[in-house]
Amino acid sequence: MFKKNSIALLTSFILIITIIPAGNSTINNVEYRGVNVTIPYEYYNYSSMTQVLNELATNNPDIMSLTSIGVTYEGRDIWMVKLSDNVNVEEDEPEVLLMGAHHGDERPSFEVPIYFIKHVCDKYNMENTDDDNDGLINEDIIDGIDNDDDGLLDEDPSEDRIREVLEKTEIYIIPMINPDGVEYEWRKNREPNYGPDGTSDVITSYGVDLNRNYGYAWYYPDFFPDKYYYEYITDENTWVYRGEEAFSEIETQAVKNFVETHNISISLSYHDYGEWMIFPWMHSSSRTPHEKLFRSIGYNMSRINKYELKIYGQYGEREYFLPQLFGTPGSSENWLYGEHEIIAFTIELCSHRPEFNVNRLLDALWNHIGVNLYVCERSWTIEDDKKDYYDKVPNQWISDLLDSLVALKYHK
Ligand SMILES: [Ca+2]
Ligand SMILES: [Ca+2]
Ligand SMILES: [Ca+2]
Ligand SMILES: [Ca+2]
Ligand SMILES: [Zn+2]
Repeated sequence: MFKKNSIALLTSFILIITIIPAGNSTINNVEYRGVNVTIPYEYYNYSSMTQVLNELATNNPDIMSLTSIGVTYEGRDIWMVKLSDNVNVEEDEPEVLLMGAHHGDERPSFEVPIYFIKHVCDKYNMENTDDDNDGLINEDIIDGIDNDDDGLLDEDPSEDRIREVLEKTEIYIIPMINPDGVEYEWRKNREPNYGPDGTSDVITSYGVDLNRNYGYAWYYPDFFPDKYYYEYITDENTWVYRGEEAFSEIETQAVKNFVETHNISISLSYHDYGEWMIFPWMHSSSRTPHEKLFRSIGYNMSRINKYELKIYGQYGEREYFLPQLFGTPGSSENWLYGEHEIIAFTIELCSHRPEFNVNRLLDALWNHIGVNLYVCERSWTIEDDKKDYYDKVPNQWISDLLDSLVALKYHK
């Protein structure tokens, strides 16, 4: 098992190994939490992910299904994994949605969901196991706390916990929303643009930032251009180009169609990097009526992954009487919450894009098994929580007024 000092040693060892230029054939194996890891670490790509998801679905037909919810411009499937007992039945259970790789150059964001799927499939059919050989079984689950006070953290995850979560929850996972971007190793998708208004005869650039393409408060930048870097998000050549219309892209349409035909209660969207988490609103300093619930769930996730919960949003305080306008309209969590009242977070994993410090990555993979299981467990009572935690927002009428002004002008 991992000892604290060996982590430090291993970290420096891995740093040295991973900066050896590509082409060097030095391959080493390290063991991490019972899994053999090859150094330099190899991230999944679209085809290796497709292969492993197919294998897992074939080998675990009772608890895992694999479907395509859309085909991208370059012809790749947007895979949707469902994990639950009686997986082929739509049971009346709380539903959770986990997403990765809105941005193609953020590799840990698909690695985390894939690793979680593998862990769940591994553990589901396993007897309760003393993973760390200390004579105790499941004494230290992945919850960010050293439950048995032995100096090792979360070293003996519970197989029963996996079974209980699958029994009571329908878990939906889109590990790679933007496979074209992943293959091209860049942020946006790969659909051609034909000039800013789409009328040029020739291709002028490629791709839309999918996390600016969701249709909530989408026209705020048109109404308040200075507040939202209007010139950048409407310039097809930038990394944050929002697209011609809300939901103009195949990938965001696929998520939209899926969400609209399900009853999702909590959602996590993984990105990379920064080691922090945010929640709505994303276009305004105004609070949502569920601020307390967001904070409660956010702090509990923070205990597990040790990431900072940005309670004041991305840029500043929430406590203004006049809502301050700034941020990123068109992000997934804003739409998920704004349109469907889904308790939705963005989690920025790791410390580099993409992460090259293997230990940092492996810790993120492990800790977010705990985070994902926690939100599943939390989903069991979420509908009651939403009522109990609902707070009227005193200046809501100002936000409503802004919403209707924007809607009036853009007929949306
Ligand atoms: Ca165990
Ligand atoms: Ca044990
Ligand atoms: Ca322990
Ligand atoms: Ca623990
Ligand atoms: Zn991102």
